[in-house]
Amino acid sequence: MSDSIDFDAVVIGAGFGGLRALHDLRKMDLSTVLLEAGTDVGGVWYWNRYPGARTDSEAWYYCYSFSKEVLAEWDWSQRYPTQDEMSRYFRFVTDRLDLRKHIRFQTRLTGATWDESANVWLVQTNDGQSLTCRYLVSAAGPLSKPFLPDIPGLDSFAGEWYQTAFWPKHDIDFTGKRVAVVGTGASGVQVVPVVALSAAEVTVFQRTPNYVLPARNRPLDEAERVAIKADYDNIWERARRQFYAMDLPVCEHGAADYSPADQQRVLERAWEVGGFRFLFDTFNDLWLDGEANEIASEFIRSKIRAIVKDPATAELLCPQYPLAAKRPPCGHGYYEAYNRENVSLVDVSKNPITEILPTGLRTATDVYEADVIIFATGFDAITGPAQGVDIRGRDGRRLSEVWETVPRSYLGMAVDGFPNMFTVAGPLGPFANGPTMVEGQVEWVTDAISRMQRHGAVAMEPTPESVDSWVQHAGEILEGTVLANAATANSWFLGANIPGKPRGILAYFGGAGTYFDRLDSEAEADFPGFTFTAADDTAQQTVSVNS
Ligand code: N01
Repeated sequence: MSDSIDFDAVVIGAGFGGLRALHDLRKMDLSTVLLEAGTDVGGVWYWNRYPGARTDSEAWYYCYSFSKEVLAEWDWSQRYPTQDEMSRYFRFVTDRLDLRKHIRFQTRLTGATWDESANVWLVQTNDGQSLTCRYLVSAAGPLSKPFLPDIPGLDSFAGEWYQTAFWPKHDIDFTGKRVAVVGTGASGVQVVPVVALSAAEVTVFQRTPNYVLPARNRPLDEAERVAIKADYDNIWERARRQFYAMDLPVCEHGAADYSPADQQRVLERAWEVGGFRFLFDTFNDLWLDGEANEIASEFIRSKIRAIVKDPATAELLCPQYPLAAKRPPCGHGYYEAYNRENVSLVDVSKNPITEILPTGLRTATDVYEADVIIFATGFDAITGPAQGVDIRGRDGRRLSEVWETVPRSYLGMAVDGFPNMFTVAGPLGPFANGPTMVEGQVEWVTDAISRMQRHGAVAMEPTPESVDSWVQHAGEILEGTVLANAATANSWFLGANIPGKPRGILAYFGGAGTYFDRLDSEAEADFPGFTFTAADDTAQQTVSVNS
């Protein structure tokens, strides 16, 4: 595009969003480089290589939709692919689409400053590179900044300790070891049953229980693989309309439409089929109506009590907040693991871990010896990754400060004062199946850049009014759901899992279909929520798109 800049676009992160953005921007003949901190592609699937890691979404819609070659040539082996299979998939996509040569690995973004006089971003990296670009597309990942609780004494621990989200590449042998697992979110729930197979003891430290849905994994046979490939067009059509961008059936009845006996039959069927169907193929008011939600919540509690033989342990595992107020994990023998002799549960909700000792963990009342500690303690989600990076927009405004209290964005992808910066899976983007969501977002970003090029604009940014109205809209939507009760459930999508992080909505809960419609209407109306800077406007006057 220009001889005076290094690249038209710099993309951050080699996960689903970043690789798709790299591919599409290069298809537009834009010189593009992708910066990735890891040594290979995969994003969250590169870093989270802990034992038991696998997808919670079914393979056939937890993948890219855009490449006919990839869809035709890649075969999924099972309903929920392992981390290893996901890594192989990412490497396959990258090499099949010849993207690798445009990726700089082991390169972390440390800062980016908007140069208003030239309408370019000046990008800095950890290894001292300085790059200029017109467009900055951050696909750093909403769950890419792991959270380690500040518990005194960790430095003194004489054993090994690990974080699920920074898991080492080498194998770890748990044989004969006493393993402490801190955290019972989606990561902890996957780790526990797998580590329990070889460890001498597994002690799980639980602060808040989760509603763990049975995944019911199984291999996919050749006939299923053929059927999936033949159906891909419909799969994407359905996924883009489904509330959480998954190809799952959507039920038409609320809980009150059924007799109590039929309610149980509906819940039982979804429980047996497994996975997220329990959330979508049971009652259509499960997310909106407290009573409907409680019927489903109590059904799961009854399952926990039936599976876990020790009644006291079962009771501790029963959540008392509404189903979905935390993102429910899918389990692979999670509750069953508590029936093993070598697995025990410690409730640290009122008696927190106060100290790590050389030989284990201490609460106010007890000491628990451990050879290995696994922290499955989650992420500083969505706005967290920007906190450690010095991104400055117009007038030197820091993104970390803009997002410190109420996270601002328009459509989850653009922030006023930060021209030509697009945040894929940024704050107030839809809470939905990652690949489908980010593909829709990247398509919209390339539409926006095409619009700039067609009209000879060099910069675009959302108006403060459009950002304000999106922030307000996202907040109102949350209030209409049972998730508003998440005040009791310290969820990461409210920022409530991080000490000191202001509690506030970080995601859009209006549904993927509604969101994609909104993206389409914004693009079709020529981006009315934005102002554009004309290329020949030497005074850098910002002009309205409609002027
Ligand atoms: O993190 P989490 P995660 N003492 O925040 C506990 C995605 N994901 O990595 O709930 C004791 O859910 C904390 O307790 P509490 C998915 O979207 C997907 O497991 O805050 N405990 C909680 O139990 C998921 O929702 C997949 O009271 C402490 C746990 O640590 C998201 O990532 C797999 C503590 C953190 O749970 C996050 O999941 C994995 C302390 N001081 C993740 N501090 C798949 O799709 C924190 N905790 C397969």
